[in-house]
Amino acid sequence: MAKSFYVTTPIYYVNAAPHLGHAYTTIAADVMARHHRQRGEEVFFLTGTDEHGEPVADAAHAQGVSPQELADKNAERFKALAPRLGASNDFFIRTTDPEHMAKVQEVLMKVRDNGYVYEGVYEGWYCPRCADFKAENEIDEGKLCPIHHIELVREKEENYFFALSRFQERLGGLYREHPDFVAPRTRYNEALSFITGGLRDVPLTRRRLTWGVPVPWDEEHVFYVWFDALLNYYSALSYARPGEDLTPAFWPANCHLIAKDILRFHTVYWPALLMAADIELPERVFVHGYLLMEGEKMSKSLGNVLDPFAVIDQFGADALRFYLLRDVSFGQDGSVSTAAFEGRYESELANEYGNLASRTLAMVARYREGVVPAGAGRAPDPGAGWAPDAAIAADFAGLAERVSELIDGVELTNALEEIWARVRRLNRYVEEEAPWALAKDPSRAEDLDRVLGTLVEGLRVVTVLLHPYLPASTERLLAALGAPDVALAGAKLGAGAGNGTPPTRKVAPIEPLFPRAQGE
Ligand code: ME8
Repeated sequence: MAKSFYVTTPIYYVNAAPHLGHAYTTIAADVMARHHRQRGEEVFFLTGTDEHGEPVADAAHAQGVSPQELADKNAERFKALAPRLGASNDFFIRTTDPEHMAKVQEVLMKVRDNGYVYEGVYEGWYCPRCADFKAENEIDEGKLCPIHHIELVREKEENYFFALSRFQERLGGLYREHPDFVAPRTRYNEALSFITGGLRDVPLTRRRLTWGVPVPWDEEHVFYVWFDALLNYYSALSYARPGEDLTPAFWPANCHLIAKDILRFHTVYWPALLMAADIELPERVFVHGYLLMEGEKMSKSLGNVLDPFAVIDQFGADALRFYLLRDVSFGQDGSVSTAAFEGRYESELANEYGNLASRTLAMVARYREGVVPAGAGRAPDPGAGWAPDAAIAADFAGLAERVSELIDGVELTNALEEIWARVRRLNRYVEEEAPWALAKDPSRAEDLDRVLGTLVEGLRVVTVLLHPYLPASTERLLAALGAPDVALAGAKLGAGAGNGTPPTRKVAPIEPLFPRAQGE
């Protein structure tokens, strides 16, 4: 049976419209999903919306609509964003799905049966936007939320509690035994120090709220939104494919992608909850950084948002995907700006990659009537069949393996850099070999064959490797190259030639992959 790979994004709040920060995580998860599909693995990629709780109820109230109406409206916008980003998610979960709600009840009932739920009174400072109680050391001066800069509310409520404190030791053990459970390392340390600092029990239910999953053993309560939300990663598998339970095939998840704003929920509450319900733990939580605009975290609440739809309209989804993963080192915070975006688009996508593609195809058309030539090559064993130029072969050696290794470590920017170094290498190769000069000298026809053959192969290999990042443009280019297969096994020089036989395919010209924006 093929290996399986299950990757998730957070489920996004429907209290407002999607913004670039949401697009970012979805794009990153998509790159991983597509890469693993290229390896021939069975992949499940989940994203969706978080629809219950105070943030949504309050926003709906402010707009004079019901929470369900607001959720329906905004869930549609998130759902529509995914395909526009080129995201290949296998399912889109909404926490108002009845199947999800039933699963939440079932799992939390189990947690109660296992003895981890008790009744008590909770008193503390609460941020209705975070839907979270703040510890004393997390409160900004003036009793403000450190994230939303709004006044915290003193809440006192009879709740059912989740006995988080009883998992202190098991969580410590998990972190010791699985140093990869949280990455990057700084985030691992942050989560671990939260655990070793001492865990308090947390409210599992809310009494005053009605917009949530009803607590089956006490109809006056709904589950606290975070427990409902976290369980989406587990519940989705049970009903994503009608008539089939995908849980045995895909659980535990391989990677939950999140940003650091929701670290504690995913690295402390979530594993404890799964332990309490006797469910296997996910392999890893990867925490990426924030996209920053003018140094402030971009968010709906703060209002300083960049509209991904506008970027896509003008430049296409591939350009947005490339920019975000190229310009901001994945895992770290990074500033984004339209100027930086346009710079990368122009210098790298249009000039380096787009031109390499156009030039290569144009030269094959001009000098060889569109047929990829069977170059003699500089094979170690001349006469053994077609081989790429040895210099390029050396520079491409081990590339696909290296890219896979980096993506396994969720080093998405570094993996892209490895590939891009070869895009640049091929551009240098063109300059060094000057095919236009070779074309003028009939005695060098074999050399020209070798150079063009190597170029087409090199271009095909980088394009297969770029496929997860630039799905639409790479498909177009591979079709033009007459080699549409995106399997990773083919990301080797010469693989396009098929067992050493010459790559005598016909190639077709294409429109520029990354045209200059209109109006310039
Ligand atoms: O927290 N930079 O939903 P949310 C990078 N519903 N990523 C960003 C970002 C930014 N400026 N802004 C948002 C919630 N994100 C909960 C999650 S999961 C069980 C429940 C991304 O709509 C990033 O992935 O506030 C972050 O973790 C997520 O959106 C928060 O989305």
